Amino acid sequence: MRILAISDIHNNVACVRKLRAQESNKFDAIAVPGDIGTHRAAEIFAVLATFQCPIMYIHGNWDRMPAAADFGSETHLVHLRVVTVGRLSFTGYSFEAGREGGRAGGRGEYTRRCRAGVIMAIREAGVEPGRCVLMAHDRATRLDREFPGLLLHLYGHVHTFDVSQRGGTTYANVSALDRLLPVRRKPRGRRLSYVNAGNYAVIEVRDNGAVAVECRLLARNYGGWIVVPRPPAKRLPGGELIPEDRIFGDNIRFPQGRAMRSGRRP
Ligand SMILES: [Mn+2]
Repeated sequence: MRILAISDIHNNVACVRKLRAQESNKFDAIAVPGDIGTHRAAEIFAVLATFQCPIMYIHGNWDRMPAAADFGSETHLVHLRVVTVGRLSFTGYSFEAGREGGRAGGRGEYTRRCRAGVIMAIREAGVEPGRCVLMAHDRATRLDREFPGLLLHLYGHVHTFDVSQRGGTTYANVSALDRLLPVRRKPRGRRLSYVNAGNYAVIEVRDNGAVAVECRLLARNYGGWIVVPRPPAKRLPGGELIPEDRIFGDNIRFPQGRAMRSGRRP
């Protein structure tokens, strides 16, 4: 089975349209472990629906959509429930709504309850952990204790692609699709423009349980532009998408600091 895994979209519909334009309909499932973005979720899921395969998602810290929100019959919130597609079953838990700035000590308790709920859902669905994909917005730790033999854990939140193995489980941070690269015109343009230059993952699961995770980048090989180094933790001025990216829409002037959210709210 082939899974398209995307995380951390942050209301950026243009980056989803760009992904749509560079991939064909060759996926069996789409997995989105959070940060779709409350305001543009319906548009984003409508673009993803054109891949014509089931979409499984959970909420991240950017998502305040009601749990009952209807994004089409093939789009499934898998918070504390199991949805099976072919040989694989998808489950997981959403980021705790309103957690940021919330109660001290509340997070551990929320996660513990969610994990118990997921264990129950897996048991009730009667699916093997070796065929399960567990989605959470931030990385779940020590899954080998509660979910021995789990096939795959998909997460995002920390905007860095990463794949690792622990206790027979593959852990994949598939973020972030929303990544704006500041560029300027060669040879000495001064005004900043932006390229949607995020990443996503294509995951192949073989019948024998072998998992291969491939990181793919949104196209950024445009001539005539120079990438501007991003000083760490500094906000960039607003700007437009470069003309090559404007065909994907959303060519607004990004508000001050839009491109550099400092890491405070990944
Ligand atoms: Mn995020």
